[in-house]
Amino acid sequence: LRNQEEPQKTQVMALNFWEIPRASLKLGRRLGSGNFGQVRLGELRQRGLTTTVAVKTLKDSASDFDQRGLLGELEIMVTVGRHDNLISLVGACTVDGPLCIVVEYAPNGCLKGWLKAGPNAESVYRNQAASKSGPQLPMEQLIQFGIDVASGMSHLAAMQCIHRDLAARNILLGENLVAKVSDFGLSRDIFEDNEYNRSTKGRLPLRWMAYESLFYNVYTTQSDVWSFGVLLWEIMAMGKRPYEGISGKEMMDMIEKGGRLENPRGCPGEIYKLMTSCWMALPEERPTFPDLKASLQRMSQDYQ
Ligand code: ACK
Repeated sequence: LRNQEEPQKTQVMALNFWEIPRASLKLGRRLGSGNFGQVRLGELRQRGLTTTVAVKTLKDSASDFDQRGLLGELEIMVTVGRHDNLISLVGACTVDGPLCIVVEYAPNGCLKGWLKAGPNAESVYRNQAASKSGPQLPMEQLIQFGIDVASGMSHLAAMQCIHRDLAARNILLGENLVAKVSDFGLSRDIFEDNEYNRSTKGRLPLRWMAYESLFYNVYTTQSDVWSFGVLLWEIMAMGKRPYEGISGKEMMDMIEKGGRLENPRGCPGEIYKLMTSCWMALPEERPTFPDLKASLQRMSQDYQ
């Protein structure tokens, strides 16, 4: 995909490798809607084995723009490669019908939903039963979500990709509640340009956006770090909406004046300090994803 001399040929070769015969894919119920289309449950039969997968397709009303978006999403997944903390590509149906992207199925749904279901979730009780002191919040599990996302984002950053929509709604939970970064629909390959400057405005995830993205339309890995801070806040606030009760405009005014999200109830001071470090106005003063992963791993030892 990155071959400068023959981009077209390389692209076709890469996509051929991933081709899945349509006949081996059976589509099931709708799981939800993505950026450019819908996500459906699927059953994939390959070499006598059947696996449950998630399938991204376009909506019937999809435009050419949406088509290019979904194809872009596929190209990014091929480029980024596999990582335990990223939703991985299984393959795609690109010929003889509408484009289908087949990805790994995350059986525990999205992180935001899990957090909002809160301590009623069966897995939380399991976690609490396993812990000696029985904390109010399954703190070790919450920090583990942060470590997982920081791991996935370290890989994405190393592959020179910017996500641009990092938020709890875009994190899916696999087996054993392993958190996986999903929805690369808005991400961009920054191989040639490491400071993506957006000139056209679509619907923007304002509450997750970095200072320089809000005011200068600049997106970098360090602006993903800001979003990671907001995601960490969502985790510690058990799925609450950031800046609840104020409008997007008011939130932007507050950020411009140096105001930031408050410490969610019950969140340890050192974790709040870590999220606030992601919200430094100057991108270079924020930690990197590997820094964040290491800090969270260190903190998690206090809750084991
Ligand atoms: O919280 P959910 O059930 O998990 O609702 C959203 C919805 O589709 C819109 O994105 C679900 N979803 C998306 N991709 C996957 C996947 N790979 N595995 C399981 N669920 C998925 C997501």
